[in-house]
Amino acid sequence: MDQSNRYADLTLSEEKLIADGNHLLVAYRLKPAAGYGFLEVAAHVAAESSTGTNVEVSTTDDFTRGVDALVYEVDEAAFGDKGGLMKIAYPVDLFDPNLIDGHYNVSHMWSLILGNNQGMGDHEGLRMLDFLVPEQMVKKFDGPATDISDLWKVLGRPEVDGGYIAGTIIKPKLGLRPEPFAKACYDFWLGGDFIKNDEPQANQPFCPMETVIPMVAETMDRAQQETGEAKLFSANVTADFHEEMIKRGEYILGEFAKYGNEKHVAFLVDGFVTGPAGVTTARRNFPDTYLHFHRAGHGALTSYKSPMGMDPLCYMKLARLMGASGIHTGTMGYGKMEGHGDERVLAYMLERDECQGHYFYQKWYGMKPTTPIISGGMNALRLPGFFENLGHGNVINTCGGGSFGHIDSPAAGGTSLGQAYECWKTGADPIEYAKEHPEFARAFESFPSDADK
Ligand code: CAP
Ligand code: MG
Repeated sequence: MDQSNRYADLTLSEEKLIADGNHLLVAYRLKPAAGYGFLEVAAHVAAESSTGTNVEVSTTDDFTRGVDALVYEVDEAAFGDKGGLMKIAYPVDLFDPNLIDGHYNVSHMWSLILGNNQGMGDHEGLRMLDFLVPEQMVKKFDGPATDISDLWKVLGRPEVDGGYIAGTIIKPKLGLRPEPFAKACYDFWLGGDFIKNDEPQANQPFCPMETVIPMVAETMDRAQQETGEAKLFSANVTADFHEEMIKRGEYILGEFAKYGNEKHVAFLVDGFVTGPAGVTTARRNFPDTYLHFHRAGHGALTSYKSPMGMDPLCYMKLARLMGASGIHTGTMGYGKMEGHGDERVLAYMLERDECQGHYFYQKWYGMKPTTPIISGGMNALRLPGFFENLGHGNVINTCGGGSFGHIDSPAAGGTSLGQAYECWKTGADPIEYAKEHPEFARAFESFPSDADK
């Protein structure tokens, strides 16, 4: 059946759709399979993502037709041999509010705008490039419960523009036994602020949570007393079901509370593998705890190499709607992961109350910001260029190799990160700055291949 008539209306004006605020708009890159027309497949995507199936069904009525998703713009040649641009307007009525509180849930929205349509046989690629959530929907997503200002407060910094948070990831990645793990934390905290579990670390048999967490809590207390500075720890609570996540979370908070440090804890959730349910479990059960969204696995969905999935910008927006306090945003071309300098828009979309995305100008209507967490192959030498590109340093940055690979010590690694921030912020010349700052200077010997960056 040719559904292009019912599911496409190219006379609709985007400006009017936005002004009316009754639709969620999505921009996609689409490459039809050989033998299929662009508008035909675009309309099939709209049908598959809303009220349609592959045939006309007898249960269709006037109400159903009224909430069809509609293709309202196409540009077949927009991306050359990678496909064309199409935009679809989804009526707000298609989206599912919670029974409990009427809030929207990201799982439902995601499965609609990027669900079965990914698996259709009449295209060779369908990738979500951007979306615009209208005001009436933005106001009914959870959004973050805590944000970076809560961490700045713990660190004794100003709650606005509180600056760079120097962090690390305990390496080796697969973990350490409890005593060496706690020692690694201590060694870093003598120079840096924030430590996160690497994603496999939580309750491995050789490092049970109930052995290591009390040690880390004691270590944090000791490091704080010795340095006179507050420290932060992001503990992995990722699990397959809610009761286990809650048990882990309560246990961890209880151990740090013995030293009065429960506010010094963040919860790390591997939100790509758990999906929105894992993130929301942490968000709703621990509204006072900073929610650290780690995204291991996201490349399968967001890599620019793929004709499928979604651009990282969309993933960032979904994370803010879910309620992540912070999410890994990549290193914008300065670290080891895929990315490029223009991805500073990922950070701006997370932090700002309104922001121009790839296709849409998104307003967040007072929703709390989500911190960009910068990680992956970073070290003190890569940071000044990174900050220069981003334009600010109000981020959490975790450098695993960049700290534990520092030639002198993890503490020197941690100190070198803070110095890198100061070097950039004061506009100093790195070579001149290094003469007065030995930890930063030794980063040049620790990471010689980055010395010219
Ligand atoms: C970084 C890291 C992080 C990645 C995740 C790693 O370690 O721990 O998981 O940054 O990627 O295992 O690679 P290094 P992203 O600092 O030693 O590179 O932040 O892009 O989600
Ligand atoms: Mg990791």
